[in-house]
Amino acid sequence: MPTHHDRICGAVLASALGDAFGAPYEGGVLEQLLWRILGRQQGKRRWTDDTQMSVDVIESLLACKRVDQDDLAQRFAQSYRWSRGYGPGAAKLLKRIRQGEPWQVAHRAIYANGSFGNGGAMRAAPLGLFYGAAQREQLVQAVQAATRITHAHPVGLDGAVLIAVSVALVSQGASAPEIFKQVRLSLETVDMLNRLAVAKQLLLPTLSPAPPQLVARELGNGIRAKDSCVTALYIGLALREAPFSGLLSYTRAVGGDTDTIGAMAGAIWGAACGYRQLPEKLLQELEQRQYLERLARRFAEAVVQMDGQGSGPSSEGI
Ligand code: AR6
Ligand code: MG
Repeated sequence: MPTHHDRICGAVLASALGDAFGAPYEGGVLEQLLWRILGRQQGKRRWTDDTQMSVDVIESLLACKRVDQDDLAQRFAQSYRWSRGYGPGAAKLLKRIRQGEPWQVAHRAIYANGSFGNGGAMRAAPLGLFYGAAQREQLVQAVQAATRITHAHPVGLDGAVLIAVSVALVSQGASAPEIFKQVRLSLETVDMLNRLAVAKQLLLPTLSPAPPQLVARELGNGIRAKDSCVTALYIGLALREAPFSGLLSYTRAVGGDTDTIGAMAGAIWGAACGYRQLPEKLLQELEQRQYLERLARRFAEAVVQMDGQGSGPSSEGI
């Protein structure tokens, strides 16, 4: 059984690998051509906005010991680089924050009802690891606060809650039926609940992966949260006993938003299997591997220490 420390490092690194190895297959011909040019950094596989924003979340949690929305908003805005492939709405929003607009204004400036893209969910795994599943309501509140900065739409929020709660439960060794139950209790939108019910039907009878084309059709593979978060949960759970390379090839076969589905499914797989099960050959190809590993270890130490002291995240604010 992997230790809690190993599971946390596994979730962070497997998410980055899912992102970097999924990115070349995302989108249409033009996007794939562009990524052929941008997708290498000193010979390594470049990761995208999914990993950059997850790094921002981890750095912020380490600095503030809780979700601090202003700190997060500044980090997201300062880290923004167009070449990491941010969603179109997210790119505009982050530039506005960088120019000094308060996030409370910017997050409804592009879409009045907020974004329902999967950009909140793709960075939610560290929140699940940090807050854990024990106090589900506190976790859900923290995830909603961290997500609202860029994805204020109820479905955007639900996508992030779904990923964070799943990762928290998987890192504690929960069973698939228990995960479906707890996730269902955490969601607020019909869109996401309906998708979850379909995934449960597909997974629980056999606990083995259905044909990827069927999963794409039934659960979706697009950039909207409702078309990708449940898909990632399904892939992470269905393939958590398979080698990591199997998860990558299955995600490619599901297609669509392969980097973000790969990042979210990767986080679930990593939280289940741990860092030690990740293939060294793939890690060697990852951009800024040393930096990510150091960050993951620091993060894991902080979480394990917090749990050991029974202190939990700071009770001031979120
Ligand atoms: N109304 C209409 N369309 C919307 C709305 C809305 N309220 N919200 C989102 N969209 P965005 P992300 C559509 O830009 O979620 C990258 O590849 C709209 O077409 O907030 O941060 C990432 O890696 C918008 O452009 O981006 C992710 O995989 C799109 O949904 C992916 O993009 C995405 O929302 C999404 O990132
Ligand atoms: Mg991306």
